[in-house]
Amino acid sequence: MKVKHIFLIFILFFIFFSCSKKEQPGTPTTNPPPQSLRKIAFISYSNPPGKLCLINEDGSNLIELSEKAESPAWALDGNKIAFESYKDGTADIYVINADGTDEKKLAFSTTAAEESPVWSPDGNKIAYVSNETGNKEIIVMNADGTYKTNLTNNPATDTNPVWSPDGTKIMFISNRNGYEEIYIMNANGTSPQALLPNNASNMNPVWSFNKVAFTSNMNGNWEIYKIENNTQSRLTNNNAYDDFPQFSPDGSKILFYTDVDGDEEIYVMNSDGSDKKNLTQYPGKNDKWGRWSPDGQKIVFVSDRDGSNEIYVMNADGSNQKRLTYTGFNIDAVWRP
Ligand SMILES: [Ca+2]
Ligand SMILES: [Ca+2]
Ligand SMILES: [Ca+2]
Ligand SMILES: [Ca+2]
Repeated sequence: MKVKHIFLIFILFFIFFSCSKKEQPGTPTTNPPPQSLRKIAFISYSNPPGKLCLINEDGSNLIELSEKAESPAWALDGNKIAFESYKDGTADIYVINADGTDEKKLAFSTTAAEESPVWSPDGNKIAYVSNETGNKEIIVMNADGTYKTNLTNNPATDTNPVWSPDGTKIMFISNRNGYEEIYIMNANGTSPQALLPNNASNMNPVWSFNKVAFTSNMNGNWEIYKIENNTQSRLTNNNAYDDFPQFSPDGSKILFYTDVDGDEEIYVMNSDGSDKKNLTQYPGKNDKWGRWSPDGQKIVFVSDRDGSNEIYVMNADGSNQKRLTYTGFNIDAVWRP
């Protein structure tokens, strides 16, 4: 009896000591809330076609936001998605809240296509492409659809607007001098200038800090290039198709896809082109269109390894490749910022 009593005191003392030890000054006593799952927007060509969908990064909670949609673009605060939809015939620009409420048609014409919306970094404006004048122009409007301004005003084809990280400039592709060259203009449309003209076709430009990466066939086949401090460097050098460069959030790495191994794989390299690594390593099937999660820890991509195009997520080192979608033909997967 006495031994039992001493033992109980010992246990109580131990529990008291353990608890008091945890309550050091300045130490949080409650656990942080579990980090919520990141969301990914994508376009699904199941029935009806072109559904704008959202899914969690673990494949849970798939919801449909809109129909006949393409080109989803998140506002940087993660609360709204701009997209183009052809539900009224021709493509028009819409915005919807990420919870599916308050869908609004902001830029529309029954005779023209309004497409490729992109948000300014501060979320106040949306640039997009319209052919209402008879050729493609870059238009900018306020995020509520007011004050539309034609920024390019050029009879050539002007497409693919990309905001500079500070929002003061817009990069775009124009064939005004015969080739699809990269141009940069002020965000109000003044002073458009070719970035480094190369008399070739250029596409998919992206902008990170003071660096621009893009795809070009200036050396005979499609390669990834970078321009930094007005100096161009060639980052890939092979006879295969290399495309869709994507800077990591810190700008230190570039994701792209290439069929250098015979079928498409997602590769990562340092932003100077060194240390290329095949991340997907799935021979015989096409893995492409990789995009970094906002924290750079994960990559979303599209693969046909299980039949038709499905959305997958992997760790940034290529490990833990996980299939998220199971129906339809799915593309345009974009992380919520
Ligand atoms: Ca239209
Ligand atoms: Ca034009
Ligand atoms: Ca190549
Ligand atoms: Ca592959």
